[in-house]
Amino acid sequence: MMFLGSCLEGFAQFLDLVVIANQFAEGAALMLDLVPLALGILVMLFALLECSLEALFDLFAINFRSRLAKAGFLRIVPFTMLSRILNDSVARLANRAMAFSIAVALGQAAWAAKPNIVFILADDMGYGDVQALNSRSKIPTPHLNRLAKEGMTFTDAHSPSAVCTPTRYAALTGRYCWRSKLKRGVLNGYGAPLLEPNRETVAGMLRKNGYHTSVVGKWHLGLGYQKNAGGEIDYAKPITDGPNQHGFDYSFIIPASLDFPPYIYIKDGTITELPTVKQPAVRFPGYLRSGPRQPGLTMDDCLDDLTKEAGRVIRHRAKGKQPFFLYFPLTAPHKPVQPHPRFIGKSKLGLYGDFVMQVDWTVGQVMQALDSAGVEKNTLLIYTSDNGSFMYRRGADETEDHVSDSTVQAYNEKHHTANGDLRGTKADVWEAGHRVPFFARWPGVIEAGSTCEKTTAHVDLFATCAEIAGGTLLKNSAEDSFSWLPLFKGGDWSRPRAPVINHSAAGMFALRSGKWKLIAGNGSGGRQAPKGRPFQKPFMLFDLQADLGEKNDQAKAKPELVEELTVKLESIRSSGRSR
Ligand SMILES: [Ca+2]
Repeated sequence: MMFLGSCLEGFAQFLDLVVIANQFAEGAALMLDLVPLALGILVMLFALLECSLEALFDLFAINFRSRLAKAGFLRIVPFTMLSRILNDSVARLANRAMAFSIAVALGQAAWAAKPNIVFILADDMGYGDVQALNSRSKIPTPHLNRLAKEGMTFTDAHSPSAVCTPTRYAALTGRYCWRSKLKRGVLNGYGAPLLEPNRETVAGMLRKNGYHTSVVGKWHLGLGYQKNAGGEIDYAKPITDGPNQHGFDYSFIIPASLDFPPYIYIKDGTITELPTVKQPAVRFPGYLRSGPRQPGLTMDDCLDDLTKEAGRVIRHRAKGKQPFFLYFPLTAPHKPVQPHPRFIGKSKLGLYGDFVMQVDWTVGQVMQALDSAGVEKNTLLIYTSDNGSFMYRRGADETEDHVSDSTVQAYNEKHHTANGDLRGTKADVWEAGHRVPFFARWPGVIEAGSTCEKTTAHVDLFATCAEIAGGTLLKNSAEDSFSWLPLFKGGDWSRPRAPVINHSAAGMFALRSGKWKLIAGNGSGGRQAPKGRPFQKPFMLFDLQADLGEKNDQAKAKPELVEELTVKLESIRSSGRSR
């Protein structure tokens, strides 16, 4: 009897443990309610496992019963009752435990497979500003050079427009901005929201696919300010239309370029401080328009403020398991050309050169944040610019330039070529307007030190992120976007890419088809003479493989090709989509 007693006591303790374990499993399962992805998998797995585990433990109970019978326990214990309790408890425990572990494993695997994505968009950095792309440049860019060394350099990457706002629209929506209501130029700091209410953004798409999404930096896509009875902006009231209404979970922005008032920081729609300072206008290089400014926003510190915030977001998001997307549009080296004092004089190439150094340092800070947060290996880091540099190029015999006088917005070409050997400047349909630095690093996926010569455009960001995140491209979104992912892996487009369309500040179009570039107009469409007019004939045709500087117009020699490419351009413009 003593033996039977200790058996029953031991068995009771075992059942207690089963109950405790069950409660733990239930608690653990409950925790999963906090995680939508795991919950979905859990519900699915419960349905699938219920039947199979019941069958499995029926078998287990039979085996257990036969063992008990062999030990003679059948004679002294009401077996049916015990085996039932045992069977039910163990089955429930195992059911929950297995579902829990499988759900966690699947959830973690799904997240682990999705890299974080950090997209840095410099403002007005030219192709020739980075030493990795321009060996003659004397401006030190060690961090960008390192990025090139650790990732892939795109040598024929284009901002979808030669100016700020339309490039941002296209990068975020995967759709050329000239398809929107903005047909030329940019918004100012008071501009109405440009992103249509139902337009899916890359952030919204990523959020739908499990990402946390943030933007830190220059927005420049219009904001919904609230106004008082007198029709003036009420800075005490939150923004009604901004990044948080277009797919971003978190936002810390300035409204537009740093030369446009109002000079304010906006955090998740709230203007962080009333703009009580009256900022007077300033001439180049510290170029500013007059308007209200927050006391806490100073031009010297703005890029540092944004960099600190971007670093904070990276460190904070890296602590969790959820993959994150950080869109980090910089304010530099755009005007005001006002680097932080610690960079002044460092480049020996004037304030612009110093400012490029600060941009490079900023990229280094992002890389350091990724590294110290331990997410460097599982992060796709892209660095590019929203258009070319505004610094004009002067001949070698010109004595005055930005080095001798910082108020001159031009470099003697012996000193520096901000846009490399490309023709034109920011705002132009010429290559200098939109062929920009582009580096992508993703350890384990992108080969270090590799180069891609395919013609691409920032409009491709959307399809790339969708493919990476496992999202689908809806018919009415990302109409002009093609995924870079196969290019990252060293291959070709998964399907032929439609010709990239270039667009100038004044609305001049160009189309790239292989080595050929058709300009549908008779000038730059921007700032460099001859400016010409959109669709004004004769059109121009350049062979960029043989003539990257766009010096030899071949339109007269190849009228059939001009006609063919013109038809192609019209088809892309009128069809509302190119993918
Ligand atoms: Ca820009």
